[in-house]
Amino acid sequence: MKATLPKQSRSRPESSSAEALEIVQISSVVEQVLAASLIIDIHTHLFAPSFGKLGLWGIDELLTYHYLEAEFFRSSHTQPEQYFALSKTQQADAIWRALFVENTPISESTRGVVAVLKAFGLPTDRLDLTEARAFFQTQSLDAHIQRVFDLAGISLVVMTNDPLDPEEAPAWLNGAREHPQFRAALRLDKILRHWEANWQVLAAQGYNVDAQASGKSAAEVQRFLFDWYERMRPMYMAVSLPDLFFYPAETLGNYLLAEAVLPSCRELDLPLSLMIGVRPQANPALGLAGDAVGRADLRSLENLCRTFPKNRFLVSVLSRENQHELCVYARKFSNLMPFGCWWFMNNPSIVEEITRERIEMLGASFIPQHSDARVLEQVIYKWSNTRRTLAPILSNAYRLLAQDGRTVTRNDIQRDVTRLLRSNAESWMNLSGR
Ligand code: RAT
Ligand code: ZN
Repeated sequence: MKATLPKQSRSRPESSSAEALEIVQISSVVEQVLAASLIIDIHTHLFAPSFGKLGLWGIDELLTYHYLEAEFFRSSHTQPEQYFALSKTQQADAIWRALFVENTPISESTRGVVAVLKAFGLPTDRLDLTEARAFFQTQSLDAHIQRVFDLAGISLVVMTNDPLDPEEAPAWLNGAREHPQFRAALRLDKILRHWEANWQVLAAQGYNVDAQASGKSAAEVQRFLFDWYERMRPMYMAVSLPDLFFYPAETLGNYLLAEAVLPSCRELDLPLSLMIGVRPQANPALGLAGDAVGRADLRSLENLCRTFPKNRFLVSVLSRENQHELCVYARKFSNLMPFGCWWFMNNPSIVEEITRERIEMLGASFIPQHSDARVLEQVIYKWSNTRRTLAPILSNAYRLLAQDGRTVTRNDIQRDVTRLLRSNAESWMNLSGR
């Protein structure tokens, strides 16, 4: 695939879009349509430029991505405490040396860095990072963002915005704003998972809450969410949940979920994103890279979707073993939208398996991928990889359909790809109305 992707619908079909395609034409039409479609990236950890240093970009950030840190400790004798005491530049140098010079970068995350360097015409096989650093240092951020979005073929990313983050909250209060290409998502982990460590922050801001979330607490959490809705104009509310999450169970988090979060989502007409299956801090020495995965009991989803039919749930699950059940529940509940192949699932072999399964069980009624990018330029390789993986899967689906007796046209392919990469997200997030 070409590194530079054309604007949406720029490519001109050689034949009429309504004409039946020959079976041999299908895969090239699928590739063209995928390359020409601008994607909505519904979950990232990127920030609009007005958030300043919170927005990560450049070679040192790319190399110190926690996916690469986890791999670094497998190929270096450096201990985590030694590594985390280094400066960012020294960390990036150490990772480059261990994973790109002393070893071949064949893993998904290391190949990603190679693909980003290549996209900017930078050498990919140097012994050090001098040229790459010089390139990124001379970029001006606004123009660079535009170039990255063009290279990735995306039109909009959704950020992850934590109103209780001590660095992020002041940025919002001092006038940082969403941006036409960087929309907000209101993240609730500190409220739903770590209330004991955070209720006092709400109390100090004048919300009448207590440690047990009793009395007016649920109503006051709603007032807090409405206030942050006004500031952030989020596309959805979101929480990442451990593998042991279960609903219903007598927990404070479930109480706030049912009595504060879900009513707020209904009132504001926002979906709730649930990312389920993290085993937090299996190895705390690795920091962000220390979380693992566990199979969750997805009867929670059944219970939530049935009990709250007026809520919409965007759901991604971290365990490979949970993927099939997620599809089954999506067939039972139309207020459930599976999305993405998240973190340990975001490898071509697993993305392929999950995506085939979703197409077979759900047609085009799901959101196949999100980037989860933490560093701006990652969207280039993550979306190029997604297009590359999707192309043969979709082509195969259309070939089977043609063999079974239905004509397949470019219009059919365009309609499905638009739905998968854009319009399912647009309609779930009410994007046209915001
Ligand atoms: O994939 C990741 O980068 C994880 O560290 C998590 O941040 C996860 O994506 C999340 O949003 O909780
Ligand atoms: Zn994430």
